[in-house]
Amino acid sequence: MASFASRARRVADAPLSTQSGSPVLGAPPEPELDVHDIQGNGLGGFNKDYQCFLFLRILDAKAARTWLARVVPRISTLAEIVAFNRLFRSLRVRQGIDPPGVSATWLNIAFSYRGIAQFTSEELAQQLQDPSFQAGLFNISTSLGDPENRASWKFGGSEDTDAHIMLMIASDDPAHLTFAADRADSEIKEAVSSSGSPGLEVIWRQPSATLPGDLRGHEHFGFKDGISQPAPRGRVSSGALDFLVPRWLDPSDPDALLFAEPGRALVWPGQFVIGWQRQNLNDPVEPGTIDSDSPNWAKNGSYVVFRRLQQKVDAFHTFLKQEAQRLSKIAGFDNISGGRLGSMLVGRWPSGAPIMRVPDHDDLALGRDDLASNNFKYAADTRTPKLIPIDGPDDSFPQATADFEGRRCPLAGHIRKVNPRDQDTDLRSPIETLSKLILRRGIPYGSTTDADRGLCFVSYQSSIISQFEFLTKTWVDDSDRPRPAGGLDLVIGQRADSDRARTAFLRSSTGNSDSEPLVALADFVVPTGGGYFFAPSIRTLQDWSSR
Ligand code: N7H
Repeated sequence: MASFASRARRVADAPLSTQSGSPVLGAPPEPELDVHDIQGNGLGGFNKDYQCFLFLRILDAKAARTWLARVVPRISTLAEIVAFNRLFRSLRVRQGIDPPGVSATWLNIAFSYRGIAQFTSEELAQQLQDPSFQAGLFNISTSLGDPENRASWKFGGSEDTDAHIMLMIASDDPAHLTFAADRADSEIKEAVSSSGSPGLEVIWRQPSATLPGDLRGHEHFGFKDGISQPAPRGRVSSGALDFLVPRWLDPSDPDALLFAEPGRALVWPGQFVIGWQRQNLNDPVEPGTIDSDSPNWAKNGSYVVFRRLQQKVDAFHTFLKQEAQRLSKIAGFDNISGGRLGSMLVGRWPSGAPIMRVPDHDDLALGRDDLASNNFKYAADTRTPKLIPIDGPDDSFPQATADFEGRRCPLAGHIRKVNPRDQDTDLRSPIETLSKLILRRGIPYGSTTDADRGLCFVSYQSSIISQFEFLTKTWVDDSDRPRPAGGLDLVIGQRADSDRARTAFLRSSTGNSDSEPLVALADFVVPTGGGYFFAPSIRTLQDWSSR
């Protein structure tokens, strides 16, 4: 399991029994989630080293429904993923290693607007009111700042190549993955109409895998990924403290009402799954309302964004090297290396250590320590958290200090643009930022020598428009937002202008108040396929397949 092996000793190795401590005083009751009805990848996360995404078009709706009836019993639920992860964890604690032979293969499914309309009816599909979902990614792409390259997308660049269905298959073992993907392939071939013509067509098969060796868990630019995620609130059984995301802060820690582990904010599940309480925009602890706009059949479903993002790895590193040489002659940036500049643009060092905590150098031990590597804020000094008693060293790494001006972590740093944490922004208050967070379930594609390599970006949210698109349009691609203004996110940001030049502003740590512009003339991340999808509940899938 990628997550456990690449995570630090402490969270991964602490027995779950440590969790059954006392409740946090004043904590609101959290709902018992429908773990048998919710597909597992959103709230649970596959966290597998090998994945294959199959993108399908429906050619004959009746044949597709018969096919779906065969597939639905194998769709992996949240209950299964939680149970497997717990088993894996407890074996690992006892054995001290990733338990050999304990592996799983998961399957999830999601549909585009046109896919749902084909399976059911146009009226029913329209009940999912997210306007961007209805429009489809190909209609929204330009407004995300994408280049006009949709004609060359592998799939999803137009209505004609829109993937109606996305199958997500994931495994610990590449042979098991191939077996499951081949089985899916042959079932698709067997789905034929009454006249014998194909009922479904695979329009794109996207293999993906974690990178080899020391790059495991890293993306192609070389940075560790999958570190910071919101922690969905909710329980997986009737047990009062049987939380989906374990709580590591001691109930006496002042942040225990707000965070599951240091830096990992608790967010009401309705932000990720339809039909549950959303975040309350005035209060970070108490639940907000349950979205009343969605139909009953959408309950326990999530919107899924898939973007096949090609990474221009050589161009990124060449840019860093050249710009570091230029900057190193400017007071305050003396001797800056390309590596350090890259880490400033991301907000983390390659190991995952946040530059808010170690601005001058990477710290491999901090990068490995998942109870420390996400423990930082931007607007306030960060303190050592009080954790529940678990074995392992204390967090003795340097703490982050408040960085209002972006002298430690540039305001345009990727992780700061997409999650400004406690910082005041253009929204009413940092509490509202919690309602913008997404669950990221991406995985790299391509080998380290392929020209076409990048990230299968996958995000789960309950609103595409006000979560994924908000982050992209309003923060990543806007020079002035979130406030204070700091320029564009040079890692993933895009400008739809013809020259596509993007500017970020860097401040030196030495107190000089000027900010230094850094201009990238070409994109480092280029979309080459994708779609907007909806992953329905198991019950709804059963209903659709029996129509
Ligand atoms: Fe990002 N990268 O290598 O620079 N991302 N991202 N991302 N990203 C993160 O904290 C990367 C993309 C978010 O809570 C890390 O887990 C690359 C899109 C969010 O502090 C790294 C691509 C969107 C976070 C990268 C890419 C986001 C985040 C640090 C494309 C949404 C969490 C690891 C190829 C619009 C921020 C970590 C937080 C973290 C990179 C895409 C969003 C290393 C290469 C499209 C919310």
